[in-house]
Amino acid sequence: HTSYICRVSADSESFEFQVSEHLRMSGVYWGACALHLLSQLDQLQREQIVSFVLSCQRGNGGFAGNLGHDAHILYTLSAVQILALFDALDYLDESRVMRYVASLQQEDGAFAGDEWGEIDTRFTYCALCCASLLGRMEDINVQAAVEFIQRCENFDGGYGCEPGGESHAGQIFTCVGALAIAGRLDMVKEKELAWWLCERQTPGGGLNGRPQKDADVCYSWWVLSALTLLKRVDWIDGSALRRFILSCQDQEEGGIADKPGDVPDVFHTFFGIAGLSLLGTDDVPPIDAAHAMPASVMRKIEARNAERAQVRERRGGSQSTETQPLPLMSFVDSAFTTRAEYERWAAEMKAGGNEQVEWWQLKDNDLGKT
Ligand code: GRG
Repeated sequence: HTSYICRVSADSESFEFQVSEHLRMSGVYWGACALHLLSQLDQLQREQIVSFVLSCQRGNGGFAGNLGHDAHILYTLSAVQILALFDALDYLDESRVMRYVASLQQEDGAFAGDEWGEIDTRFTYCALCCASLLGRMEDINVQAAVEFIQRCENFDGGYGCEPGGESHAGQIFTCVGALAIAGRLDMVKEKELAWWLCERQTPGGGLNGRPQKDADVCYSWWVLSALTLLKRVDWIDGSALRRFILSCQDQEEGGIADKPGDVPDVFHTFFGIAGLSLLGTDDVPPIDAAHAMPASVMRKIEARNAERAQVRERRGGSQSTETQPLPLMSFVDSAFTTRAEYERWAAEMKAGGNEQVEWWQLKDNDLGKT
């Protein structure tokens, strides 16, 4: 699977690479998180990826799915997750990111995905997950977000994408994940929901996303993460699910597909491996079911956030005492081997409206690159 992920990430001429151009940021997160779980993250070029992520930050503080696209909360979360995976969060101007995230919250507590205003419980999850990873829950109205999720709950205990929307396992992950992050799992109709979720297991062992639908490997994550948070993983047949996930692998070329015999992709490869992690099998290390991040990375993030909260408290907790992003010289120095490369990147940053580029350009003379 490692060589599959590395091969598809490098093949920029492939059909799959071209058609996923608009969601590259999430693609990088799926690939990098899968490699982290396989203890193979060092197969990717850290500097290249971190510079790609930073250059996708737009003037409003949010991140786009790729260069030249508009910011969206989905890609903002993926960007934060990638920087966390590569231990590069210190390069981020967190206040700018959180101002963007907070700007998307509506009066009724819901979050829009971007400036155009689409509402979906996916975006509530992204907002809470970003705030939690950055240790900045106080920047958004968590209580109002929880109340909005509550309004999306259905009679069967499940959740849809908006009030009155059909229960769907993907949306259930976002709502249960967001409630777990908010510390409000007490809001969930636990038994009804766990019952609905375990009914997603099909005779072939795989899980579907709603009644009457086919099993698909990605639901090994959407369903099982929610059951994990509800402490009811044992309500499904774990061995049968494991067999289903393994049967979707491409035994020759690597990668995992949605169903046995289909062509693999990075999305299903990640969610298949993440599902095995939740099942605790095949030596895949634990993943945090709420943040969709390796547990080892979450431990580092929690320690970082606790330290920063202490610093803020010691300084009196005012906005003016926020921790500043790390000076970027060390990163710039390791990321680019020639001045021309750096300049191309700086120009992309500037086109994206990144405020920090001016600082880098001031320091450009100090680079010492030819
Ligand atoms: C960090 C893991 C993570 C997620 C970020 C984007 C997001 C937050 C969550 C997406 C949740 C979601 C709605 C997942 C479902 C994706 C999916 C396979 C949709 C397919 O829907 P249909 O209707 O498929 O085509 P079914 O299986 O119902 O026929």
